[in-house]
Amino acid sequence: MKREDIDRIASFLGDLKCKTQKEVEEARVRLLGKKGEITALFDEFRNVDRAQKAEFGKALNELKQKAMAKIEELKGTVADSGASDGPKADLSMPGDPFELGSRHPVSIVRQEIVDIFRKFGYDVAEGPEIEDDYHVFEALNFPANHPARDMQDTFFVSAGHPNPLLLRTHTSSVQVRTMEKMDVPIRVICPGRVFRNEAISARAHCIFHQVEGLYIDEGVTFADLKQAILLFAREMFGPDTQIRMRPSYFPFTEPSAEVDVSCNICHGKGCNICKGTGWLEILGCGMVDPNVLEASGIDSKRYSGFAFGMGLERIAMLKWRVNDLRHYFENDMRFLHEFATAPEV
Ligand code: 2NL
Repeated sequence: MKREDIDRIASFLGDLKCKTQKEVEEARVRLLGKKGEITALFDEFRNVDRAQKAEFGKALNELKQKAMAKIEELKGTVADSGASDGPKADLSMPGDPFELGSRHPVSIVRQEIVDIFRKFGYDVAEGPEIEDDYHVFEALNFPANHPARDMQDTFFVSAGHPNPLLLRTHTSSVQVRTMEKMDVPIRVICPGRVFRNEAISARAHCIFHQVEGLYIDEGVTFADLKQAILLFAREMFGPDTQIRMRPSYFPFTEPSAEVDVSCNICHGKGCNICKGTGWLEILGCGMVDPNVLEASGIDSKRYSGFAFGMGLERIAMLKWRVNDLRHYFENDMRFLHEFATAPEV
């Protein structure tokens, strides 16, 4: 062993630079591995003259300590993977943008309708989606053999019971619960999800959304109903909107009507949206049947009221000309993003 061997390795250590962890490992093996240069010097140490042992021993130990410290230092400072010899990440680059969601069209129209009726002084009420036969049918004057009470039309949660549990088929059950709890006068609007046992198609779905409204006080007449609906239609579809009422039937109202608004696409001239009629159906309504008031403990001799209901998917279809109900439930981002900035038609 010569003094130069130790000096040469010490000087190599002083200049040692590594770009990757792989290079650090290679340097470690070259110096300190089993066949490494420093390891080899330790082997030769046996043959060193006795007189020089102390000097060489000290120098060798120092060299080994230096080499180990240098390797540790390089391990800590060199980029991790070793895969890249190139520059480290450029922290001044812009980040990856994450995609923002947008309001669902059904939520947008629900909010609009709720806001309009809030301005008219209505409160918002919500209730359970799993209901009982009493609140969905019985209290609403549905006859015992009405087809809606059939397995064919309604999803039952429990059957074979005098008051079975079921998925509500309309949000009228919320209004029944409001009449039970609250004192007259009552002004409520009930938005919510409803369920019907229908085959899914472009025009029907087993889940959809409704807003129903109820107004009960002394001396409420059909004229009040008509005016409330007219004001709503003008807020919703524009100040020039006309309405017309056609006689209809619901078990819970008498008389009952279906309401059309003037087609705001062709302004009554006739187009393919209104099928050439100039009118679009938007809701059903009527004067609350006295049986319905009495069932919930309201004196039908003293009080009267009107109620109405509309399907939100249908209103959104008219507003944005959506042509297939299934779009609402598929959550295809291409569809959903249409409504972030969708112009009103
Ligand atoms: C429609 C028609 C309607 C009602 C809902 C109602 C509620 C109570 C009493 C009386 Cl508690 N009526 N709701 C009345 C008439 C029509 O909905 O076409 N909905 C989508």
